[in-house]
Amino acid sequence: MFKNVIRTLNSLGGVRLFSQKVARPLRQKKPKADGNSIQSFVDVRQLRVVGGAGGDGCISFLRLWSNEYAGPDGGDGGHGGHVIFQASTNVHDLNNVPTSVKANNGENGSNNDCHGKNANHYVIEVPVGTIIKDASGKVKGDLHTQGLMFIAAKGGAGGKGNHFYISDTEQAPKICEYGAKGEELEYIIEVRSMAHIGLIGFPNAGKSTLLRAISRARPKVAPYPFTTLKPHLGIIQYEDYEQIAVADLPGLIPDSHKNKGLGIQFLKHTERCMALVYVIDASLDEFYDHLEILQYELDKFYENFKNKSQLVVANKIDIPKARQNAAEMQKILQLPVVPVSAKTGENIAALLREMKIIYDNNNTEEEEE
Ligand SMILES: Nc1nc2c(ncn2[C@@H]2O[C@H](COP(=O)(O)OP(=O)(O)OP(=O)(O)O)[C@@H](O)[C@H]2O)c(=O)[nH]1
Ligand SMILES: [Mg+2]
Repeated sequence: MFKNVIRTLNSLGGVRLFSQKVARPLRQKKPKADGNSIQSFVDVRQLRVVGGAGGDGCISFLRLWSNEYAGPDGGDGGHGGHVIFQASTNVHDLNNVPTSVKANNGENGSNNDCHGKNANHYVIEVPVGTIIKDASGKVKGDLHTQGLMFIAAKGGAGGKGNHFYISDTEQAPKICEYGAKGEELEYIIEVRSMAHIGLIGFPNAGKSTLLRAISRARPKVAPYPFTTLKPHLGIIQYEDYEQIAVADLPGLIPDSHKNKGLGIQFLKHTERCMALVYVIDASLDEFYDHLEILQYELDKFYENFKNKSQLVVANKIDIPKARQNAAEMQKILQLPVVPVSAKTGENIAALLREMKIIYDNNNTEEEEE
């Protein structure tokens, strides 16, 4: 249950004291999956969408016993289905989005004035914060709110049957319409906001190890730079049923903003993260430079990153040198510093608590607005 947590964080101006109710992170109920279940995060997808064709109208003339000319009774065709993107919090990436989508066709009309059935729309769930661009790269839509929809391809209208064409002068029309074809378009869809918290750091700082330690995500870990090539997402559950999504992004290097290395193409993800966590390898002496470079690169990419909540994780404190450096970082850095060892799990609980505090603070700010 909740308990009052008094936390102490060193900052430049002295010691910060908070007295706040913080939900505890829950233990994972399910075991980690066996085998090679590495699933990366799909953040961009190009797809072709085709609306359903409308059903054809029908030409028919009713004949009844003792009423030979009972009249035209051809029904209208049903409308074809649209292809729709809908923002949903149920999905976190574009893994479920097929590369080619076609909505169902409407049914044809038939005799007895039976209208064909309208086809159901094909709704594709995409994460909240998805940007929709056409094939030339022009932005067509931004699904920034839960439930918002974007009609990607309209279905064709159903054709009219001959009953529709009865007029004063033409009592027995022998015409009907074909159903219209659905639209056929190409889109590129991109996820901008995928996580509440983004892990940013140099290659080999231990971001993937940290994400493995705090969630069920299983990004690859290896002692060489650029192990992680695509973002990975992990979810932390708390006892108040809140879930925090944490993203492990590919490592940044100096001049990333000039498109060196990999990181820059993924920095757009951090734009809508509510908080940034810098993962620093504290076993290296140049930890301070690393933090400055990371902040410089972010600054070059977009300026308002300074308004976001930020936290520094001094990783690898199982190494004695790193423990000393982490203590020094706590003294000299203006940002809150949490020393952890992603490998041994030391102090991970404190980090999860910090993340929850940041999440709660940001949520209450949004509600007040
Ligand atoms: N001793 C120690 N080693 C660690 C710790 N965390 C990570 N490592 C090691 O550091 C190396 C790099 O870890 P990764 O998690 O792959 O680093 P990364 O930041 O994801 O690297 P990229 O994906 O290349 O950007 C691996 O050999 C890890 O075993 C730690 O807390 N202590
Ligand atoms: Mg990695």
